[in-house]
Amino acid sequence: MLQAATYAKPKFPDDFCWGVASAAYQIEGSPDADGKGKSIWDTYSHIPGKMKNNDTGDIAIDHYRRYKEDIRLMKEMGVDAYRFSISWPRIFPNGDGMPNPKGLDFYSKLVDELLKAGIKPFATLYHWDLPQALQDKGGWQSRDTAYAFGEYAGYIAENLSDRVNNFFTINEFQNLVDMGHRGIDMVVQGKPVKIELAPGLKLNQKSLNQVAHNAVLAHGMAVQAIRASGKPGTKVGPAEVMFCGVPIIDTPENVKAAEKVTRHLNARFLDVMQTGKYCKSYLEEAGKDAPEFTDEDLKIISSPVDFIGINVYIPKMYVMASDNKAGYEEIPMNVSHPKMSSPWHTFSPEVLYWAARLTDSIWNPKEIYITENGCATSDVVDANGKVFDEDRVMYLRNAMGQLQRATSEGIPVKGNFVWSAFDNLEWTGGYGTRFGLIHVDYETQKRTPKLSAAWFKEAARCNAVV
Ligand code: GCO
Repeated sequence: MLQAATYAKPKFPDDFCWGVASAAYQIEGSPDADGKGKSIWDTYSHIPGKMKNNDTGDIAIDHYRRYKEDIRLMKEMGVDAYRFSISWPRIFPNGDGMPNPKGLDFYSKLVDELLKAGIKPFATLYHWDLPQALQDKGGWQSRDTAYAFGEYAGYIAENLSDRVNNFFTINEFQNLVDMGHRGIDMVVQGKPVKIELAPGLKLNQKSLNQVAHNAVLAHGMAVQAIRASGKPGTKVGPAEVMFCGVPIIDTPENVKAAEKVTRHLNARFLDVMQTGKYCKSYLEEAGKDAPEFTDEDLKIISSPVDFIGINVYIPKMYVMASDNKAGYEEIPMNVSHPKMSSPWHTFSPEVLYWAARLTDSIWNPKEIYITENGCATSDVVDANGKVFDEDRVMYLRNAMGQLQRATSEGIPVKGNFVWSAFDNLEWTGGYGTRFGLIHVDYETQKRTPKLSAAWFKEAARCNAVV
């Protein structure tokens, strides 16, 4: 018989954080409560035909009123850390000017409750719900939005950094820019997939590049404001959806090709934030559509961060080395490639390893967090009300296995936040697309931890893939 020790599981590092994530508009509801201003999502979701089934975030999972129950459930699930977002228009109903103390009070109570439950709060300052008042003045097309974001970030740091040590500035720059201001068209396994986000604009390339520039400028302003107003030791970084070229076979040539394409794919965001310049390949490709910027802007944008957060779901492409001009060749994805249930979600767990490794080798940050990974599945609720999502368990086991591979090679991944703690409003996909570890019955607001919540609890307890 084999010795039990033969089966010892490889562990994550001792200080690895087992987290879950959410975002304000997707869960909170109470859009007018306590003096909140309108956000672009309050406007957009009410335009008929924009959202699947015309769903809106008006009620969502009523987290604004049920946050205590939700924190208790996370605690029972063994969560170490919770990444939530702060709704800017709750804090500044007009985007700037006078803050609304009642809005701040909600997050202050939320943070206290998390700390009481032994859960570390990680706050995202912007998860897409721009104050409508700022959109009316040009939104992300205007530089003033970047300045307003800096002020908002400073105000939050001043008031919450005594209890919140970690802040993410902006969630998914790439998507807020491209999906929100142009809309994107992809082909996944031969099928067209279109994705649009609020405010649902259709800008030309020059304006789109300027929006991207204003977003990274806002990030830099926020980093500086948090440094100026935060308590000593407050940490800050971006939470970007990393566009990753995964080498199809791990050879030095293919890895070099993957680094090259990954830097290019992230030129407007992570790359300029980390290097303080727009890379040559981007400026060449943009030509006359390149954004207007100054040297001072680049300094602000590249203000040093404490960590890089990356949201990782899919590879942007598989690549191999080539002697063509670009230096890489894209490998087509077969129609038989396995998929999770969102239209865009091909199942490629190795992207967790490669996203972490390429972030490390290209930009060499001090720390990396996986700020999101997870999947939508077609959960089964049985006659006793139990919720089964074996495919989410399969997904998480594979994804976390790849992340364990990364930490075992010394890549400084400090934690992972599963998207998502609870079922929630999947933007224009509505409520039918369920990403939660905890099921929500939208009729009754009853919460039920799924099979995957039990998996998460055991994995977190063992600090290993189970
Ligand atoms: C995003 C957001 C989340 C999504 C999640 C699943 O990446 O779109 O950060 O709000 O709900 O990624 O699609």
